[in-house]
Amino acid sequence: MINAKTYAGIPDKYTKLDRAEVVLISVPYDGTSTWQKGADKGFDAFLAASDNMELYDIETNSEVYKKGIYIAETVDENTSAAAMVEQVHKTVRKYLQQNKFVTVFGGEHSISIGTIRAFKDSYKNLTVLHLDAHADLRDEYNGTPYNHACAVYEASKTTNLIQVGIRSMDSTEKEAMNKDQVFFAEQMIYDDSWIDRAIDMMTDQVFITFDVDVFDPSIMPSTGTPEPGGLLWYETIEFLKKVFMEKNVVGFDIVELCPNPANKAPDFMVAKLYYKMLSYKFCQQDYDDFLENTPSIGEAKKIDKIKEHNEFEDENE
Ligand SMILES: [Mn+2]
Repeated sequence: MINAKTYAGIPDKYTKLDRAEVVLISVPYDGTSTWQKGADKGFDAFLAASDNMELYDIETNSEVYKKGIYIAETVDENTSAAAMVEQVHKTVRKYLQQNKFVTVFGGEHSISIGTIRAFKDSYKNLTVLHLDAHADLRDEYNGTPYNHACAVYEASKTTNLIQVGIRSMDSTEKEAMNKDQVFFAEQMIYDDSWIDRAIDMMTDQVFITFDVDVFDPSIMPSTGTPEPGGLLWYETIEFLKKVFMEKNVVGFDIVELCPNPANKAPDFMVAKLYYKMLSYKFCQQDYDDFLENTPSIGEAKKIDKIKEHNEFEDENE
């Protein structure tokens, strides 16, 4: 199935595969979710919300859509979770081989198993940065290793897995968990040094798997299994920005948006999150200086460093 829509209503010439640097693959799979259904509706809600978004990003002073965003054929395999994972694996690999920046939109979190496999094929020393309320480290659940509750079990064996925002898990998951590389929400709230500690643990090549339930349900109620005590907008994008600036983010996925037609704000937030991540990815390489008074990212980093330095000195007084 070829998707006829465009992301954010961008002009036609930016939507063609041959010139687009970014590929967006939709996997509207919702076969293994265990509570609220509806993650299969996430992509359409995300696209509809993106249509109303302004395309200039103030922070990076960039219009990243000009890199081109191609919406690939939808992965609609749903005969089984295993078949879906294999189809995702193949589709992601196809676009990685064309040197595209590949992004994938769920669907529920089981889709990430195939995506991470494809990135692991291409990048030997891969870090998977997993933002989620849930540990997702079960080796199998309801009789399959391809359940959403198992989303990063394979990654825990094959990649450098770093987990952020976790606040719900089963005791059996402790075995597969590398606690040194997990940042629990309960700890993050009291100490923001987690941002730099997490980045220090990453290899240079980072794939981000972003479950929207890592956000607090106050701003992200539209997800299958909302958990109290999650991240807010600015701390999340501040962290992501640092990751994009300091590491080579090779791709990402966003999963578990389960839209509620009566509240479109969460859909819009996810559309904006996607655009922010692309803006961070590409602003390093090329952005114009339309607003000459806006400090560049490089300068902003310097200012941050100076601020940090001053804070440090204050502590010593
Ligand atoms: Mn989750």
